[in-house]
Amino acid sequence: MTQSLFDERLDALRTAHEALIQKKNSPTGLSNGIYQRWENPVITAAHIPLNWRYDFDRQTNPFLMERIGVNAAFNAGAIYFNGKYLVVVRVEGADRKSFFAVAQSDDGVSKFTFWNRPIDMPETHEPDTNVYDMRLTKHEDGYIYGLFCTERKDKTRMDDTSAAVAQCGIARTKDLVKWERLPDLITHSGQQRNVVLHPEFIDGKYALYTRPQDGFISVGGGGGIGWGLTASMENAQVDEEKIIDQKVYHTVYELKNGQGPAPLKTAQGWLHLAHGVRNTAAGLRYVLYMFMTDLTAPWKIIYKPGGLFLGPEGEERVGDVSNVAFTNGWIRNQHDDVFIYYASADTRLHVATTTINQLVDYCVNTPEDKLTSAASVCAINTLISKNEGKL
Ligand code: M1P
Repeated sequence: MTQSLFDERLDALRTAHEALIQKKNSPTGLSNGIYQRWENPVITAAHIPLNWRYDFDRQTNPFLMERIGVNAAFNAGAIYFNGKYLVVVRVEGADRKSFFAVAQSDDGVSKFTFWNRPIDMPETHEPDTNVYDMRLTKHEDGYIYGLFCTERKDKTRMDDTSAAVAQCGIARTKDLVKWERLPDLITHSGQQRNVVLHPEFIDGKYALYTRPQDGFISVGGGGGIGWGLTASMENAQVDEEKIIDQKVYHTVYELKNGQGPAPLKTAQGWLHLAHGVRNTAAGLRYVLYMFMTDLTAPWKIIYKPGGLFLGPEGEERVGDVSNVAFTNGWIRNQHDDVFIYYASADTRLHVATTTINQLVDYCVNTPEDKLTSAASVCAINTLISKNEGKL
């Protein structure tokens, strides 16, 4: 490539990247009154900085090829930090390895830009093969904790190349730049994913939402969102896991479920966002649902609206793992606005905005899933009667 063609291509790449980062975002049409979706994904693989992917040296990269490809940027932890909306994105390389990288925005819905470098996450004595889906918790002990899935080869099943073990990795930080890696969580379950730290001490202990599972993909006979306590995060160990939100037949969380981000405290109780999975002829379908737990006993569900809160729609339905909506991050700002960062199809990250009041109203006043078709019709008839002034 001649010098001028090289320069032209570099210029085109930089212009396209800058245009993408600076793109405005707008609310989609009429919302459901519960939350507002936004037109554009807030992060995609194309948002990853060019200097992480391209060698700009004409001698060593004469064709200006992308040297290190990025496949997807999705499931992000989130935190409001120093007046900025920060997401800790799961970036998945072309080599299928995920890692974490922080991106920030002034308004929470647009112009997310990545910090200079990905997070340099320290390893334990047993290196991770893959790390993903960080949940951030600003704990009352003063640290920001990042709990994530660490995946390693199942060495007891070397004959099966896809046999893996998922566990909960733990790290903490004060600035999201320098991370202190702590030993992985110990539980009595074979595997763990979707583990989340509760922001407050419970009886002087750290409290964790867990998701015990028998196998790497399948939760097996157990599953559900669990709850357990640990005296320390430096050697976190949950001896007793009790299931607080179970899988249920013929619901959106029939096959498996998992806590999303850390819950948000309100006067009426803790707001929880979670994902539920059902099986279909077209494969697994992941949607989001909500529930609320008691203020002083966050393991007790006090409200649980029926059905899905948010499911993949339109283009969101298609991607590397189609028909998936997943979340592990939300932000509440100083005005009690809530920014829900959800990913679609394990490919890209979106935002939906709402408020604490709307979410509480949704949880308190949406009819529960009474688990039969007849009960669902009954709920509709009750609403019709109310609208006719008959109740
Ligand atoms: O592919 C969908 C999701 O699958 C897993 O979630 P769960 O453990 O509930 O099945 C996770 O690997 C998640 O990253 C992924 O989005």
